[in-house]
Amino acid sequence: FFFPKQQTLAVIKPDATDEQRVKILEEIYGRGFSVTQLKETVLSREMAEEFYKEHREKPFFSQLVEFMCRGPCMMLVLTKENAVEEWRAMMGPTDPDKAKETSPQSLRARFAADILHNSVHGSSDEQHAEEKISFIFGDISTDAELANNGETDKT
Ligand code: DGI
Repeated sequence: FFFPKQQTLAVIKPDATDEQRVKILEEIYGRGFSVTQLKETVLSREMAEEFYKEHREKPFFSQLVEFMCRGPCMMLVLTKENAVEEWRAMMGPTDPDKAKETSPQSLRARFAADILHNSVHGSSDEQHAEEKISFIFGDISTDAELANNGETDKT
């Protein structure tokens, strides 16, 4: 089997401490992800609203936006076979109480305070990954050839 490389957007959210950021980065590299783009930035309110636009109608939307722009977010494009699913597995469930039960080794089980302040974000599928990566980094990062290091099946 040949699994082509895939990209996902990972975000280390403002609640993560510097110490936690270092641990998260160590684990990302330790699991064999390549970090193909990286920036740390404080999102504007408008950026945060656009980033989470799918949740605009949810009762927690304003809390979520406020939280996401209260401090620096580290944005990473992670490249690996099956990156979307693997990064989601590393994060664990949205709610850290659930994460502690079902995946105690996950980042959210260890670092998240509650369902809102949950340390990390990861794209839910390839299409969202592509959309959010170009929103954060611009269009070049969605180039599939780049993601695959030229290893795409050309037959
Ligand atoms: O993809 P996830 O981050 O695991 O979860 P999601 O896409 O359903 O929700 C996006 C973020 O919105 C999540 O990381 C934290 C916040 N959120 C989700 N559900 C709730 C929530 N915040 C509050 N306060 N209450 C919720 O039920």
